[in-house]
Amino acid sequence: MCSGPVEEFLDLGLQPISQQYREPDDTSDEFRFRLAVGQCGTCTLVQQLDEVPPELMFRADYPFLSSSSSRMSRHFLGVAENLLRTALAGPDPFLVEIGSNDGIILRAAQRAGVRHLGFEPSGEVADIAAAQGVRVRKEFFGEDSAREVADVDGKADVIFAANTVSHIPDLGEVFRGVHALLAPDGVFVFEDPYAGDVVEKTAFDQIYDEHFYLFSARSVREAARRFGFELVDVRRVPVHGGEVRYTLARSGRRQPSPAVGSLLADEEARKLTAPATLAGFAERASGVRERLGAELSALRRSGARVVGYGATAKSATLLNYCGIGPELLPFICDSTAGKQGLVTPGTHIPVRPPEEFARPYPDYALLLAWNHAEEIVAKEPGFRESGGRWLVHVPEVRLL
Ligand code: DWN
Ligand code: SAH
Repeated sequence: MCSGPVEEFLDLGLQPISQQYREPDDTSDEFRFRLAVGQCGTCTLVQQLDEVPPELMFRADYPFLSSSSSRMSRHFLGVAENLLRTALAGPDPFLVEIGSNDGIILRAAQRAGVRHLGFEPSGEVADIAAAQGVRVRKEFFGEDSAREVADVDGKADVIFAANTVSHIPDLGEVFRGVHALLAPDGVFVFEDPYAGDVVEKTAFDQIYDEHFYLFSARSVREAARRFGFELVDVRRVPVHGGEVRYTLARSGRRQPSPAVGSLLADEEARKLTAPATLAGFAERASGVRERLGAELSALRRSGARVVGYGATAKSATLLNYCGIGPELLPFICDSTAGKQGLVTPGTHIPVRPPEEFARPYPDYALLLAWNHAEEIVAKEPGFRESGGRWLVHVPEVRLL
């Protein structure tokens, strides 16, 4: 982003495309890349060292659906209502979303009669949104497409993105696009996994092909500055294991809130960007690999039945890094129809519908969607009643 020197601190090994599920009988070669992570010595931005071409990840059949979690649906409804009450409360407001997926946020704007537009390159998820009356352009957000929209629709009061800005290696393209499309007093609001939480909880599986950057308040402030924007607000958001919502405005247009200074001071105090902190994180990741492997092997030797729950993108990192395949985890239950019947990338573990969880219940379930623990544990009361135990690896390997 700033051309500074990037120092590697973590090597998560050779990894496949995290959401490239395949037919069980497919024996063709799988794409692999080295998932190595480093930090810029100048602007402190944490980033991957190899770039996976975006069109290999965000394809027509990209399977992730934002609406697959009811907690996330409620979260996004709250975000939309908040924006409608505040930054979109003026006359004839216009909301643009980058990475609008199945339209979970924009549906709320559409219901409120608010002008909106989503950028969503993954065709099938974009179609789900369009079928519900959401306006969506099936393409990557960038400077040219942003200009086209500004010419036709005018400038946006809010440009919003959840779990998407961190997915775009070319941040210059994003900021130039925002510059072209945002109204002079508009805000660019985005939320992404927070380096502070990922490091504290040793949630190294939050790093996979799609998650190219791992943001902190400091690195976002530096990136914004380079492109004429200012970080004017931050808020920690308790979803997906810990995120931060960043609000950016054009430089000098808004007074930064005290929350910005406090989060920056907190990052400084805990030495979040110090090389020793990141080295410690890498060491703990390797400890989790050892303990999880040992735990699963011991369970197998004892004759216990263990299955996985939640065929998440992040589980690709965990399973491939820890070398966990169908011999340790014979299948993974997941509610996404587009993943069922296929096998996981790299590790080739079958994905089955959640109904199979109870036929019969296993002794242990590795909760790969640990970020949805509350929702999933509540949805599967019969598992615990049958004596089953949930196994998690964040923040450490333990039974729930
Ligand atoms: O950033 C990203 C986040 C928002 O979503 C993307 N890059 C990709 C994706 O990451 P993920 O796959 O790690 O996200 P989730 O939300 O942890 O995935 C949950 C998975 O678990 C989905 O495949 C659905 C499944 N699930 C389930 O089977 N039963 C989820 C819930 C809540 C359930 O009750
Ligand atoms: N915002 C949703 C989806 C996150 S997954 C949520 O938080 O649940 C990331 C989404 O961003 C995918 O749907 C992907 O297709 C989309 N995406 C990736 N790169 C993009 C880009 N350059 N412009 C617009 N959308 C992009």
